[in-house]
Amino acid sequence: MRFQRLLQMRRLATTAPLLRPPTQTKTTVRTMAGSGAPMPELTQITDNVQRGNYAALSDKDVTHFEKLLGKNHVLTEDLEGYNICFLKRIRGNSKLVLKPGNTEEVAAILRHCNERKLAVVPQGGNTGLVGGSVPICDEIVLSLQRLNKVLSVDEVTGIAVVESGCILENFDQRARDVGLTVPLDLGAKASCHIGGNVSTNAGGVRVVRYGNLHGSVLGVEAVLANGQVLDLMSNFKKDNTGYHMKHLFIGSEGTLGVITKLSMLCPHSSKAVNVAFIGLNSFDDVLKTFVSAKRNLGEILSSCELIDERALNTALQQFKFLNAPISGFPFYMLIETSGSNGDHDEEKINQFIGDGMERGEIQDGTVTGDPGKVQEIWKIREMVPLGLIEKSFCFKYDISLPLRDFYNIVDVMRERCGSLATIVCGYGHLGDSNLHLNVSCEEFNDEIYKRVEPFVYEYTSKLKGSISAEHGIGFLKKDYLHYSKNVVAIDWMREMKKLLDPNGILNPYKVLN
Ligand code: FAD
Ligand code: 2HG
Ligand code: ZN
Repeated sequence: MRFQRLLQMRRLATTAPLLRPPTQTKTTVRTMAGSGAPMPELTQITDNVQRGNYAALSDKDVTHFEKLLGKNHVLTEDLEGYNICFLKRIRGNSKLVLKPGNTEEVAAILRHCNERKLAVVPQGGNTGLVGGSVPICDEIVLSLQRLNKVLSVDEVTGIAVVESGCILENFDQRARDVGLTVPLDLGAKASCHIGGNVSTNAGGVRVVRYGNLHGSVLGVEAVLANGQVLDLMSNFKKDNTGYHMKHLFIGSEGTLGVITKLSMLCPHSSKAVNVAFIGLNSFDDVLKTFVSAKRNLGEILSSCELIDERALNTALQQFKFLNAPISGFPFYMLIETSGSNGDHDEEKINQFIGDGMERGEIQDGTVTGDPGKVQEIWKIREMVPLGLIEKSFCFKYDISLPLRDFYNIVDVMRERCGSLATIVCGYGHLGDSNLHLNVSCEEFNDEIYKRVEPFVYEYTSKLKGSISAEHGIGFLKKDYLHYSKNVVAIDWMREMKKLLDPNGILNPYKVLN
């Protein structure tokens, strides 16, 4: 019985073409969501933001920057793409974008801005989902785009040194050229920068295997608000010489300094990668399958993602080139193994699925080790967040919740929103207790907004979860930080901000309110 079902699954894997040919499946993330969506009003106006006590940009400042960077790297026109966030929700009104080419130029820019009290927003790939990477008023945009070099990749130690504006996918490719991989992978990899990833402490789909960036980043070089270059680079895993200040810049979303360079520990890329895409009847079965995956796949488990049927169906409807191998289940899991022995790994994952099917926890699915098909299955997962914003407005949440209560909020929220929402769904990084709750509606309106927030944060807080598992606080969540941090902690965050950026020029209106 077990083997019959399993054979059926493997047949699916080898015969069914899941997607367009692999050559056409390269990750593409548009710089703006829902390209047809109208431009929102300026956030300073909609959110009634009181502009901080900053100087106004003058012609003399622009001339100063032109002398410093060269005219080509000082933009004063066509700035819309730099002013609007990926979700087209937050829109600023910056009149100046600066593109330094090295650390010294970043330092000189910040020194000038600090002396003049000009506010600055550091910007990487602008794929952030909390409005952290765009100006709120008229802050100068400091784009890291030109700091895009991989400086070294050491095959022996596995340590890579990279400039902060390097696109994640390009960095990973360079690592792969010598048999290594960047221990971070996410759907925005074709656009996001490694510096943006570190500044948000991005999670992604391999945290189960490699942990988060506080572990993988060995050192950073950051420019402080006053233009001082803080060299915290380290090429060793072990370094206990005093306070670990690098951690301040991991996840501080550009409010404490601008990361210009970093070193990262890159593991060896795995020889054998298998992916299972399975259908399940209940969330209870999802949990049992996750426990079984940890118990039975242990050292080779490299990802464990959940997608509910509404999330999957939306992606399939929006992107006709996707083709799910199975359908008709309320829940789907994407389970990946990575190891060094193909036969051993395949035997293990087949056994794990066979046992799950025999127990009635797994209903159907597909398993593949074919690199093209592995990529095609991952493409389904990667397109889910984009499917939800393709034709509608979407409130997006990335919360940490205890696994036993992980999915309840999706049903609760669906009930709360009723017909105001078009889709309420859940997906995300089950292996890290990180749920992406998405609530879509035709367009932003106050009525649904009030049903969703602050309820979602109160709910999360009551369960002692985190209101941001991976996307950060940015502008959108700054008023809700207290749901996850107590007053004393927030006070000390403010003190640290004051110490490192006394004039408050770095990414104002973000993280702390
Ligand atoms: P930006 O959006 O440009 O900036 C993000 C923040 O970092 C801002 O506050 C900005 O000021 C600051 N910043 C940027 N560069 C620097 C720097 N060099 N120095 C100091 N501060 C800086 N996130 C996840 O965690 N996991 C996911 O799985 C994931 N998947 C995604 C999938 C899609 C399709 C999309 C659109 C987004 C996804 N994200 C995910 C969110 C986003 O991609 C990440 O937050 C990413 O790390 C942002 O990188 P970026 O270069 O685009 O940074
Ligand atoms: C993901 O895991 C991203 O796909 C995006 O973190 C989540 O858009 C979202 O809600
Ligand atoms: Zn995510």
